[in-house]
Amino acid sequence: MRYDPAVIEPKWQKVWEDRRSFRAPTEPAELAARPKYYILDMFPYPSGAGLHVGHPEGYTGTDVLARLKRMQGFNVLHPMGWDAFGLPAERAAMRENIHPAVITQRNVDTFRRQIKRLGFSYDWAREISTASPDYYRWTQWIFLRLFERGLAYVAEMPVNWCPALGTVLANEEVKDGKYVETGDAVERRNMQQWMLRITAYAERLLADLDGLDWPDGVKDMQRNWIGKSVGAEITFRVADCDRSFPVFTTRPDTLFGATYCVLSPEHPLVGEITSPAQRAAVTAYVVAAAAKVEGGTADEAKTGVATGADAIHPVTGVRLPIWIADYVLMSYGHGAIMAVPAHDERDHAFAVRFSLPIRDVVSGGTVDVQEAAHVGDGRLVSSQFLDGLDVETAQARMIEWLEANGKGTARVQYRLRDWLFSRQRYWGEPIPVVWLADGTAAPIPVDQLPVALPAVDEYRPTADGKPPLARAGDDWLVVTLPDGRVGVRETNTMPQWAGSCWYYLRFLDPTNDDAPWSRETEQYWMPVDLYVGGVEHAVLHLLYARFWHKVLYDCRLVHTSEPFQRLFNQGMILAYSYQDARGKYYHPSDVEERDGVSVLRTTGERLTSQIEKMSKSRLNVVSPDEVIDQYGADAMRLYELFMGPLAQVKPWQMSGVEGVYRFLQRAWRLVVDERNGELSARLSGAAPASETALHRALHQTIEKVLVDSEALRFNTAIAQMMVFVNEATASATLPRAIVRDFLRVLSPYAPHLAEELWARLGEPELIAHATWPAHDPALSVDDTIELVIQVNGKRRDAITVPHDADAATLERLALASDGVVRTLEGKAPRKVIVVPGRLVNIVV
Ligand code: ANZ
Repeated sequence: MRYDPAVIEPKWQKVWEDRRSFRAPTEPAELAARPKYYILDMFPYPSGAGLHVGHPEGYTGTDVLARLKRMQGFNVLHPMGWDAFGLPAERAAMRENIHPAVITQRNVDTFRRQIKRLGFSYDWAREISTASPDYYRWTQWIFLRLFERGLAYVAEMPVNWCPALGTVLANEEVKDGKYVETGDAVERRNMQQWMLRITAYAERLLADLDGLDWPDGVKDMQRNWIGKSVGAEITFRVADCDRSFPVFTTRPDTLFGATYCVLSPEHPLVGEITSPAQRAAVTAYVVAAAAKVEGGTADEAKTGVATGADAIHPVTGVRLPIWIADYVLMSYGHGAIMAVPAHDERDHAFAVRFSLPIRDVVSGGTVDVQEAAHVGDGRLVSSQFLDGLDVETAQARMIEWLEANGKGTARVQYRLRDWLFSRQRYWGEPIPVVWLADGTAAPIPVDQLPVALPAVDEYRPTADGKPPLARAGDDWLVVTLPDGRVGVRETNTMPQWAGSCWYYLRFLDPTNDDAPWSRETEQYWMPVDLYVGGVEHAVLHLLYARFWHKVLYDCRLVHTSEPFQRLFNQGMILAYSYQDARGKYYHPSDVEERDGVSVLRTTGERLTSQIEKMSKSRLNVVSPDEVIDQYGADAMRLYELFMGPLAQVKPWQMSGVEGVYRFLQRAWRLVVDERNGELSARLSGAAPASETALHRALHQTIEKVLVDSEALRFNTAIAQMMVFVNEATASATLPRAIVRDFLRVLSPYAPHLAEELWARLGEPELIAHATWPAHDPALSVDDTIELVIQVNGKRRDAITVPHDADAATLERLALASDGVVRTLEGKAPRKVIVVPGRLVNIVV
C-alpha cells in the first residue's frame, strides 16, 4: 500500500468534478455571504506543441492560493480559457489544409487535458475561447463602443508591410527591417488602417500606475513605453518665405545654443523649402530614407543633408541652416527639432560630422563641449535674459518669454503612438463595420453581431493585396443596413491582442447572451485581486487591456478604473540541453553521467551541458505528461514551487522532482501503514498535549505556510512542511488532530494526497471544502535563531530557524533558501558544513 499517485489522483479529480467543488458561486445570496477573491492566470495561446513544464508554474502558484482562499472562507473566482486566435493556427491551416478552427480545437483539447491532469481547481464551467462566436461577438461589441466614441478611426498610415506574408505587422513584430518570426523582409508602405486612439489615455495610463501593486520593473517598462516628456513647442520661421514650423524640445532653456534645425525626411515642408542647388541631394536622401525602417539603429552613424534654406532664431533673429536627417522621426513631436549640439549627444555627433557650430550655453560641465555634449545641470551663459539661472528656472523663464511673444508654448509630449489595429489575416475577429458608397464607415447594428468569420477557400491575401476575407462571396461581403443603405464589409480582422483585452470580464458571466457581463457580477468580482503571468506581457497586453478597461470605465460598464490590482511575474523555467562538439543536440535520455561528466550513452563521447530555454530544436523540452506519469501531479506541483522563488528564472531537474516525491511518501506514511494498508499504529486519538515539540511545530507550520503562501513564497512554505513531516516521522505517537491539521495545510499544495489521507482518517467531507486551521500565536512563536548561510564562505542569506533544529534540518533549510538557490543556479553542492545554532556553509 505504497503511495500511488496514478491511482489516487484521477479518483479525486473525478470526485471534485462530480461535486463541482470549485464552482464560483453565482446566486446573489451566496455572493453576499462571503468576501470575494478573483485570482487569474494569463490564459494561454494553445499552440500545437502542447504544454511544457514551464507553463504550469504560475498556474500552480495561483492554484495554491485559490485553494487557500477558499479554505479561508472567500468566494474564489479562478477561471481558465484560451487565447485562441492568432497567426500560428492560420499558418498550420495553410500547411495541413485544415480549417484553423479545427486546428485550434485540437490544440485546446490537448491543453485542457494536460492542465486537468494537474488537479487545478479551476471553475471549468466558465471556460471561454476568444475564437468562439459567442465570445468574439462581444469583442466586436466593445470595438463598436470605441468606434462610437471616436477612439477607433481609419488613417492612411505608414505601416510595416511584409511582402512574403502579404500582411502588415506591428512595430513589435519587426526588428532590423525583418519579421522577427521568419526573417522575411519588411518594408514601409502607406495603407489605410484601423487605429485605436490609445494616446487619448496616455496620461491616465501613466498616472494610475502609481496605485497598482505591480512589480516596479513592469511599471517602469510601461512608463517608458508611454514616454512622457515635459517641455515646450517653439515656432521657427523659414527665412525668405512665409512658412514656419514648430519643434518640440525638452530643453527650452538651451534655445540660445541652437545652431541649426533638422526636419525629418518625411516632413511636409521639405519639398517646398529646399533650394534648387540642394534639390537633387535632398530627393536622393528622402527616397533612401523612405525605404528604411524608421529611426534606423541607435548606433548607426548620423546621416543627413542640408536643404539650403535657413530658419530664423525666434529670439536673436540669427539665421540657422535647416538640415534633414533620419535621426529626427516624423512620428514624434512635430518631426522637427532645434539642434543644440553643446548639450545633446545626437546633435553633437551630427554637428561634428558636418562641421556645424557648437555653442555652449550651460556652464558647469567638466567636458569641453567641442569634444562632447554636456547634458547635465549648470548655470545658463551667453543666453541674454537667462544668464545665471539654473536649468529648471531658465526653462520656466523661457516658456514665459515664448508665450508672451507668441513664439511658443509649454507642451507635454508622449512617446506612445496610437495602436495599429487592423490585420490582413483570416484567423481573427472581423471588424464589425461596413463601407458605404460615399466612403464612410458605418457600424454593424448590434443585433447583427457577431459578424461571423466566413468560410473561404484560401487563407492568403488576394492577388491584388486584399485581405483573405475579401475571398468570401458577395453573400457575406455585401450588406444592407436596416435603413436600406448598402455597404461592403470591412475585410480586415483584429490583432491577436484584442481578445485578451477583456477576457477577465467575460469570466464573470461567460454564458450571458444579453450583455458581455452583468452589472452585478462586475460589481461583485472586479477588480482582479491577483494576476499572474510572464514578464513578456509587461507592456503590450497589460497596456492594451488597461486602455480598454478605462474606455469601459468611461462608458460606465465597469466600476474600477484599473482591471488588475496586484500583478506577479513568474520566472521562466529553463532546462538542461546537451550538445556534442559539432553542436548537435541530444535528448537527455541519450545522456549518461560518468565521473561527473555528461557523455553520450552509446559512444561515450563527451557532451557539454547548458541551461537554456526549452525548445524543440534543443531537444530539452520536458512535458508535464512524462513527469506526472513518473511521479504524479502532486509531486510535479510541489516541484514547480519548490525549485526556487516563483519570480526567479531556474532550470528544471528531474532529481528535484524525485526529492519532493520522497517527501510526499513520508507524508503518506504518517497515516498509512504500508505493510497492510491500515492506518498507522502510531496515530492516537488522544488530544495533543499542547506543550509538545510536535504541537509547536504544527502551529509554526500553519502560520508560516499561511504567511509565505500569501506572499507567493511557496518554496519556503514547502520547506517548512518538510520540517514538520520530519518531526512527525521522528515522533513516537501522532495525535490524529495534529495530522488532520497538517493535512489541511498541505492540501492546497498536494491536494490529491491530502484528500486521500483525509478520507482514510474517516473524515466525511472533502478536504477541498475544509477550513484553514487556526494557529495559536503563543505556540507558533518559538525560540528561534537567525541562521547565517554561506556559499563558499560568502554570506548569501540568513533565515530564521528553531533554536534546537538538528544538523540535517538546518542543511535542508539552508539548501532551500532563496539566496542559496540563486547562487547555486542548479549546481550540486560538494559539501555542506553545519555549525548548529550559528551557520551553514555550502561548498561548491
Ligand atoms: C533641443 C534640445 C537640447 C533637446 C538639449 C535635448 C537636449 P524626449 O526626452 O525623448 O522627449 N526631439 C524632438 N522631436 C524629435 C523627433 N521627432 N525626432 C528626434 N528627436 C526629437 O526628447 C525630446 C528631445 O528630443 C527634444 O529636446 C529634441 O531635442 C529631440 F540640450 O531639443 B531637444
